[in-house]
This record gives sequence, C-alpha cells and structure tokens, in this order.
Amino acid sequence: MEKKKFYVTTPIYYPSAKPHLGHAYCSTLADVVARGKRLRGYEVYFLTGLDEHGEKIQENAAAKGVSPQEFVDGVAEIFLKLWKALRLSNDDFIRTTQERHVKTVQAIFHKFIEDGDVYLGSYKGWYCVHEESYWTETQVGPEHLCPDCGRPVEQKSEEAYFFNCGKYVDSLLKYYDANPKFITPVGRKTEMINNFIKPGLNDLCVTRTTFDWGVPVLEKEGHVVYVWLDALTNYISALGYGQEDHSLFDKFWGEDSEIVHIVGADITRFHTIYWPMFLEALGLRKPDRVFVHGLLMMKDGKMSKSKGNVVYVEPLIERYGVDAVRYFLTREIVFGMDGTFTPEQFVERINNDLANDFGNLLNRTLGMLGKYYGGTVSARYEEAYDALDKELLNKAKATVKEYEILNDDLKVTESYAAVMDLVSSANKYIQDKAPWALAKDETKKKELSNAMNILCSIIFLAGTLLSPVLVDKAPELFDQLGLKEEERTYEKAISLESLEGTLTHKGNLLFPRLETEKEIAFIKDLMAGPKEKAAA
Ligand code: ME8
Repeated sequence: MEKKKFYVTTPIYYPSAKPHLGHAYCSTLADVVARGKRLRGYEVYFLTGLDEHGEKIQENAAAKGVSPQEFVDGVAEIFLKLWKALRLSNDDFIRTTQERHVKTVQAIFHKFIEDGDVYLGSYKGWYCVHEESYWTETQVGPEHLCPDCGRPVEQKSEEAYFFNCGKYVDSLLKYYDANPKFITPVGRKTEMINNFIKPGLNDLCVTRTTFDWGVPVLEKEGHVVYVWLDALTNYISALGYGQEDHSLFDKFWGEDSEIVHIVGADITRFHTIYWPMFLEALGLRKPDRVFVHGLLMMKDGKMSKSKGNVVYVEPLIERYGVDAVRYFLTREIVFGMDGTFTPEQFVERINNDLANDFGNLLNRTLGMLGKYYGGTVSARYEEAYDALDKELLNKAKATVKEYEILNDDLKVTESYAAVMDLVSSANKYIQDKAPWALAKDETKKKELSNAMNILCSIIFLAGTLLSPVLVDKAPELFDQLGLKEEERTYEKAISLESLEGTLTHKGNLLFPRLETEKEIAFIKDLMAGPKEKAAA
C-alpha cells in the first residue's frame, strides 16, 4: 500500500548548550526529507523539539544560578533562532516541559501501572554521595572509586519502577524480521541484536528519586519519570495522544501513515529497542523506520562540545547563504554514513556543484536565450529532435524515477547526486550541440530552437528536484526562468513540457564562485578553538 501521509521526526535535542553543525545536520536532512515529500504531494507532518528534563539540565541550570525552566527557555530561544535561519519547515516544536507533553507522559505511565507493564522494585548500584549518581561495576573499577570525583562509592539501592522488557522481546524480534527496513542502515540491526538483545535485556528502570527535574509520577510521590521514557513519548504527545484533541495522532500515527524517525547512531538503542516496546505495551503501532544517520566528524574525531571541536552554523549561513550550508550537508555527507567537515571540502563542493555545474548551466542557457531569442523560450519541433536531444530528455525522465525511488528509500544524498548528474549531462549537451555554431547556420534554426527549449525544461526540472535543499535560491531561479507562481509545480516540471513563449530574465548570479584560498582561511578561523586563537 502506498502511503500518502508522512510523519518525520528528528531527535529532540538536549538544550544543555548551543546547537552545533552536528545538530544542524540531522535537522537539515529531516527537513530535506519532509520538503521532498511535500513537493510530491504527500501530506507531511515534520516534528522537532527539545528534551528539557533530567539531572544534567538541572545541574547546568544550578551552575548558572538560574532555575531549570529559565535555563531551558534561554537555550530554546537559541535553537529556534537557528532553525529559522536554516529554514526548517517543521510543523511543530515540542518541548518536554510543556503541559501537553507532561499530561501524555503521565497518562502513559498510568496505563503502564494499570496493565502491569511496570512494577515497583529496587535499583541497585554503586552510588557516589558527592556526585549524587549511580555507577556500574565497570565504571567504578576494582577500587570502587567514583569516575567523576574519585571519592569512594558505596553500594546503595533505592525504590524505582521497572519496565518489564522480557514481556516484549520476542515480539520485537518478530517485528524486526517482518520489517527488514525498520532499522536502516541494516548493520545497525545486527549491532542491536548482538550487543543488547542476545546477551539478555534487563528490565529498564523508568523512574528516579534522586532529583526532581522531570515529569512527576502521580501514583508515587518523589518519583520522576526516567528521561528517556519522557523523551521518546514526544513523538506521540506532539500529536495529541492522551490529550483531548488527538486528531493529529489519529491522522499521522494511523496504519496509512508512513512514520520515520531520523536519529543519530548514539541513540539507536533507545529508538529501536525500548520505543517499540513501549508502543506495544500501549497497544499502538510501531514506526515504519528508524533511520540512523552517521555522525559528523572533525579531523580529531566526533564533533562534540566536550571535545571543543565544534563548528557553529550561524557564521557559515551568514557568509555563504543557507542554501550552501544545506547543500553541503545533503550532498557531501552520505546520509547513513559518518562524514567529515573540512573547509576544503566545503568550498570545493559549493564551487564545483553550485557555481560551476548548476550556476553555469543556468547562466549559459539564459545568456544564449537572450542573445538568440531576446530571452523568450524558443519553440520545440519534435520532428527535428536528434540523438542528443532524445538522449538528454530520456535521461531526465529516468532521473525523476531514480530521484523518487531513492528519496522514498531515504537515500537522500544519492537522490541529489542523481539530479546533479543530470545537470552535468545538460552541460555536456551544450558542449556537444554547440548552439553558437547552430546560430550561424540558417539551415539549423529548428535545432537551435529545440536546444534552447529543452535546456529550459531541464533547468526547471533540476531546480524543482533540488528545491527541498535550495530553499532560498530555487524561487529566484524560477523567477529568472519567468515562471509564474502557479506554474512552479512538481507535475509541470517532471512532465518536461515545452515552456515556449515564457519570458526569462537573466538576473544575479545565483551561486557566485568562492575564492578558494580566502574562504578556506575564513572557515579555518571559525574552527580554531579559543586556545588555538590565543596561541596564534
Ligand atoms: O541524545 N554529528 O540529545 P542530543 C551528527 N535528547 N549528528 C549529531 C552530532 C554530530 N557530531 N552531534 C549530535 C539526545 N548530533 C536526546 C534525544 S530523542 C527522543 C532524545 C545529533 O542533544 C544526532 O542526531 O545529545 C544525535 O542523535 C542527536 O544530535 C543527539 O542529540
């Protein structure tokens, strides 16, 4: 059954610090997926948000001398500002401190208690009184010392609720088997089974009593819901599950909706083991896919705040425009694999693909159209098509098919690579056809007219297929092509129909070439940590 409703989510990030390029990566790709589906007529709901509870947030707030709510409110502003700059098209922004979410978490916890899916037990572990935290046997080592402060730890136990995982393991494995694409890339599934399920899954401790920045368990004073149960619930609380108005939930969590969670490799386990179990306990359907994207690495390893090697997105957007950043993230880093960020790759990618290939195709075509036809798209004479015309048009049709199949399979990078391959073919077509030579030959009028006409249709198609990424420049491109708002549809673009008679206007360069050395130096400077800068 082809599903025409599509629900896509990002992880809800911890507002513990300012977001960096790694967070922007996941959100941008999810946005590209959402826009790509909308473009093709799907009814889409795109969710992102923040995971605002937990001990760490409480500690960060205390360190700043503000309340946890004040602290998360401040960081939320920064996230929202960045998402706006990145032009995310999310339909909602869930924050786990919102009342609607808290209500859903409490309703779920209540149902778990009623149905016997959670039980009261005791949590045992090595406890550091100073740090107020539990550690595992391996973490404290043979000397039994706190890995954080080095003080001796003690065995302690506290009352806690546990989720009965054993009840749902078999059915989870069956779901994996019946839905081979549930966890993608597939290697992640093997990892989950071998590392976590086969060795035996312990029941999951789902409440805490050592801190209070969380959703209170109404049935037991002093208990707050474990931050991961709280966080995962966002995917349905945002749709209204357990609330008065659950129409969005009925629509986008129904069997006829495709549900995709996009997550980083670090949180696969929670999304592919515990989340489906919680859903089963609630009697709800499971997501179609958990798509695990790779991590953005720097030369010295994973980009992370604690490593001090983060790149912030704002200065990149400011200098190169949002499309350059979105394009780099989509095209350079294969979705599903780890990728690196280097200034050289960034500048080269933008110059090669956007300035040289796509930008040139547009400029040369509109330039020639201006020269030969006063800017009006020339007529198409199908009877005069030659092998080159047919080849390019066939390639364009095949590209549309490939783009749709790859996009549906979340092979996002590959789908945009296919479009850029069409762009290269169109540039080669110009070289091979040499319209400047046709223009000099009175007997080649129809050939010239065809060439210019076909190129306009190809540019319209490529611009449309790239529009989920190039959110800023695609409309400008359509302006230059002279297309009216109502003409800018996916159906029209993929039909490759003749745009004869449309008056184009060659405007500003959409993607100016970057001065390689200068821009590499600029980005390197952004990446230099405070220490390196001080030493310089
Ligand atoms: O784990 N490269 O939040 P979080 C690519 N609140 N992606 C990166 C990245 C990098 N270097 N660094 C972070 C949490 N990410 C939980 C999630 S969901 C119910 C709760 C992205 O702020 C990546 O998608 O630590 C990763 O999974 C996510 O940020 C983790 O964000």
